[in-house]
Amino acid sequence: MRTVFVINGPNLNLLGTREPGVYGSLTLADIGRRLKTKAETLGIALEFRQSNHEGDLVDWIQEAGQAGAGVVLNAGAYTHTSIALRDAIAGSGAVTVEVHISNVHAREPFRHRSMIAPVCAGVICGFGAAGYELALDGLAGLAEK
Ligand code: CA2
Repeated sequence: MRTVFVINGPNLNLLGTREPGVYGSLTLADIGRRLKTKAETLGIALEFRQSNHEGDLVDWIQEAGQAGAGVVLNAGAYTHTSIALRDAIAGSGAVTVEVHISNVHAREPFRHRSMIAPVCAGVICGFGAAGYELALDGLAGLAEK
């Protein structure tokens, strides 16, 4: 796996501006910069994207699948609602790791359910922004198998 798409969903563009107690103080751009540095050490090219629109996320998952790329996906609130994202992951064949900055299982009950987890290779949550790096390591490990 030479390329990984890191796809961020709705409201994650607000990171670092509010709710630092839940999501930390890094901005999404900060996370992207850190992750690019890590990806270089792993020999992986990174596509780092964010959209507030479900259809964009579907398009990008399909694009990753067509390119034979892996996906690190923080689908934000769409995690808990989106059959379209689940179908995109399953249908595209893109090996996908679900990531959440917060521990969704320690939060409101509606965040405990993930529509996408059953079609993902793994799930990481509760480690803050470091979760993205853990997911990249996980994908790299799966690609070596
Ligand atoms: O913990 C995560 O990474 C989440 O995916 C974040 C989503 C939430 O709906 C998921 O349940 C868990 C929300 C992202 C909103 O991010 C904000 C950041 C700063 C200020 C306001 C929202």
